Order: sequence, then C-alpha cells, then structure tokens
Amino acid sequence: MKRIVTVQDISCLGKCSLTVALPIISAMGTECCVIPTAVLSTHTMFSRFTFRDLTEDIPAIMDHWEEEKFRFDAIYTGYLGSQQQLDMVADLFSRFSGLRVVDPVMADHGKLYAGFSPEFPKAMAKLCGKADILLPNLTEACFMLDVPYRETCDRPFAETLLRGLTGLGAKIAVLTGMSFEEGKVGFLGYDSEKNQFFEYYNQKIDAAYHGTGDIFASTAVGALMAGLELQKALSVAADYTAECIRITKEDPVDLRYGVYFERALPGLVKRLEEERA
Ligand code: PXL
Repeated sequence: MKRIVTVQDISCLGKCSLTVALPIISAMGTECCVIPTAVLSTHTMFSRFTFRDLTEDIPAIMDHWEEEKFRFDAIYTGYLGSQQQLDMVADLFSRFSGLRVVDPVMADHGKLYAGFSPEFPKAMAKLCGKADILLPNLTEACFMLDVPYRETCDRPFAETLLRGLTGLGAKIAVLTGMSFEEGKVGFLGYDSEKNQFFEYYNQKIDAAYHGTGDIFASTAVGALMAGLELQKALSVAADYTAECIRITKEDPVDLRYGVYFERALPGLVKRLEEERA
C-alpha cells in the first residue's frame, strides 16, 4: 500500500485541511499519515477561533520517524502557519524522499487569510522552489511572485505566472480555480521540463464553499498515488470537487461549513477503479 504524509492543521469544525485530506486519501486506497501543524476550534473564516500551535512537536515527530526508517511515497503540505513551520517542512523534504506536493494555502480572492503576515508569501515561495508539484490558486500565485492580483486573469497572464512559479524551482505548477471563459472553471498547469501547458475545465457552479482547494489537492494526491498520470489525476480531482459543490448546492448550507464531500466519496472511489482498469 502506498503511504503519504500530509502536513497541515486540524480545524475541528468547518471541513478543510486534515478533516478532508484524511478521509479522501484513505478512501482512495493510500495510507495517510499526518503531521498536524495546529489545532483550531474552526478554520479561520469564522469570526473567532482557538489556535494551538504544534510547531514544537514537529521536529520530535520527524526524529522518531527517521529513527524508525519510515518511508513515504509522497509528502503533501497544506495550511502551514509560520515561517518556522515552512523551515521544518524544508527539513522534512531533505530527510524523507517521496513526491513533494505543495499547496501554498494562504490566500484567496486577492487577500491573505487571517493571521498571515505580508512577508509570509515570500517564505512560502522559497518552500515552493523545493516542490515537485505546486497547486496554488491565482491569489497565492500573485502573492508569491509579488505581482498585483487581477480579478480577471487572461490566459497569457496565467501562463506568465506559471512560468514564474516553476522558475522558483518546482518542476510542475498548476493554477487552480481558473476561469478564462464565462461559465467554466478548472485548472491550467505547466510542466517546465516538457515546456507544456495542460488544462481542464468544468461547468462553473456559482458558490464559494470553504475547503474546496484542500479537497482538490487531496484528491489529486490520492489519484497520483493510485497510479494515474498527472493530467488524469488532476481532472479526477476537478470533477470530484465540482461534484461535491453540486451536491452541496442542492441542500444549501452556510458556505463556511464546507461541502458534502462525504456523499460524493463512493462515486470518487468508483471513478478511480474505472480509471485504473
Ligand atoms: O482551506 C484552507 C484552510 C486550511 N486551514 C485553515 C484555514 C484555511 C482557510 O481559511 O483557515 C485553518
């Protein structure tokens, strides 16, 4: 069985980060080990939240794992709360092998999430340079490359961003939640070694639920570990994310509670089996 480790927070309520990565990656047939970076009562979009920082536990976890000679097929990082945690992930990358997937969770809709300093994106960009695959949204890409955010992003601008992102050092960068055509949303990726762009779009559903970026990234990791090639893995992730949003919209809920990803999991597992057949 493939085994990955994911490094991100656990928000106790408000489906995102570890509470979606664990069930999705597990359901897709990969063992999902965790390094929790913090425990929050909810994610940071609620008006108040508790935050217990777990930074000081991380080096001891890595030391123990190294002693035990544990191996991982991938290291997938999501929400990281501080410069110190970014340094620890860089250390994790140097001590353990495996595919390095970095989702530089820190911003959306042109704004940094609560609690991130203006210096954080530069530090995250440095970590991104050590990744194999980057999965930023448009806002995160703009912040990391220090270019002004544009509400409407045309294809040439997106391509420039992708070249800039791989210029940080990662082999592949994928911009998520992209829309170049009315009513469509999907991803545009760039493989810097092949000098090739790739893309995939779905019908856009007008609703911005929390945690869908984490669902996309987790599913992409699960599909890659199941042996799908990159573009297929990302399309499966895009379709699953879209399906989660579609199902949730049928039964309206506060956007901050996230999507009903649980109801779409059986379909995801079936799709994965079909793709692998
Ligand atoms: O879904 C991204 C995310 C993860 N973890 C925490 C967050 C957010 C986005 O706001 O607040 C704690």
